[in-house]
Formats: sequence, C-alpha cells, structure tokens
Amino acid sequence: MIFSDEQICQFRTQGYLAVPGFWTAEETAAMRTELERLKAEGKLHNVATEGDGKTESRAKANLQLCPMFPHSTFFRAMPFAPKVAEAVEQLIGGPVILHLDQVFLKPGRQGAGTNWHQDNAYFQIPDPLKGTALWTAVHDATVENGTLRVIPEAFAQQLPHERDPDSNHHIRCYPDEADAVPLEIGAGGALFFCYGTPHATGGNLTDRERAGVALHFMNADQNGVARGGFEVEKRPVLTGPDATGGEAEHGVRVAGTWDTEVQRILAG
Ligand SMILES: O=C(O)CCC(=O)C(=O)O
Repeated sequence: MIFSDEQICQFRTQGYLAVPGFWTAEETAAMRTELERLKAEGKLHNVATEGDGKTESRAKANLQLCPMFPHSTFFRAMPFAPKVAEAVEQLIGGPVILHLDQVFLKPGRQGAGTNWHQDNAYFQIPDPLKGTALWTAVHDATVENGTLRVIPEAFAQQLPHERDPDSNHHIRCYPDEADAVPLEIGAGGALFFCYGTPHATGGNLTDRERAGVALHFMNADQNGVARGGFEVEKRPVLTGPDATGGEAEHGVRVAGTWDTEVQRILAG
C-alpha cells in the first residue's frame, strides 16, 4: 500500500484521505461475519440516548463496542495487517502505535449517527496531524445510510466541545455544517482522517444495517501525552525498534496472523 505524493498531500492539507478497496472482498466479508457473532453475543451496546445524555434511546440505536480486541482475535489482528502500518506510517510518520479500536453499527431505519467531534478533543496530542483514524466501511457507506462527513482543512482549529446529549458518553462540537463533505465509499474502503478533523456520521435511513470499524493510530512521539484510548501498556507498537508484533502488549504474537484469522472466520 504505497500512497502517491498527491494522496499524502491531500491528507496533510485537507486532513483526510479516502482509499476505496483498501481491504479485499474476503477481508471485508470476514469483518461482517465476525461482527454478526459479536452482535449475536450481545457485545455491542446502544450508546444513543433520549436527548438527556443518559437514558438509553428506545427509538434510535448507535451500537458500539470499544475496545474490540478483548472480544475477538480477528479484530485484534486487524491493525497488524501489514498494509495498515505501511499506510499509516506514510500519513503520520513512524513509529506507529495503535491507540484504540472500536466499531459503530447502525441498524436499518433505527441507526443513529455520531455527532460532530474532533478525536483530539479526547486524545489531546499536540500535533493533530500525528494521529489518524482508519475508519473502515464494513458495508457500503452512503449519504442515505449515514456515511462519515468531515470538515476539510479544519484540523488545526480547536473547536469547543461539550457533553453530547444524544450519547451516553460522547462529547460533541458544532462546526458550520455548510463546510461538510460527505464521504461515500464502498464496503472495504478506508477513510483516514487526522485527530483534528471534525467529523460525524448520520442516521441510517435505509432498511439494511451499516457498520464502521474505527482504528486510531498515533506517532510514537505523541504517546507520552496522548489521553484516552487503551491504557499506555496496552497500546501496541506496530513499527520501529520497540515493535514486538503484539507480544509486549497482548502476551502473544499477533503480527502475521491476519490472513489466517480471515480464513478462519470465512471457514466458519
Ligand atoms: O462511525 C461512527 O458513527 C463514528 C466514528 C467516529 O466518530 C470515529 O471513528 O472517531
């Protein structure tokens, strides 16, 4: 996964980059299958509220699992897929550290969006271009089913955030939505957006569910000050001299298992 100068420039000036077909059809099918299992086992929780920031909504569902790695060796392996670190390192520089993993699933009709925010309002790294989300469209993501929207060129601003009344734990901001760009992308596509980029998802107005897996990465030189995400000793170092393939953080070697995990899930 080698990005062109134009793609890297797009990320560093606009604050985001869309990469259709980042994952293969097999990898994406395995994500859907594993998500079905996690959903059937009741691992995803509705974080949408009735507008008071605490009472679970009965009408709307924004189903979240965060973190995923303790529940799935498949999703634990996903950030260790070699193309992930290769891609991320080109955008934010190395060494690369995994900061957080999570999934948001929006059931058909009921699915609720995640309101506007900058990830750096949580993570608070000094340089917002040294951290990025890799948001994977597990299903085709369209305006109608609430795909991600971003505000380009806004990553250097620090927008004021407050508690999100539509979520039981999120915070939100209120950027000028006239500047927002919807990023439609097919299943298996990846949207990279830096920690400063304001972003939101919308409600799912279709009959079919839509999910996004969000992995967050930062440059190791931000690790000492970065807030939120995994506990410091659980943030896997993916590249550079301190990378152990997951042994230091998970106690087992995870690097090199992604392809086997994909085949294991597809074999049922
Ligand atoms: O998929 C969503 O609803 C929200 C994703 C998001 O906000 C993130 O990955 O930071």
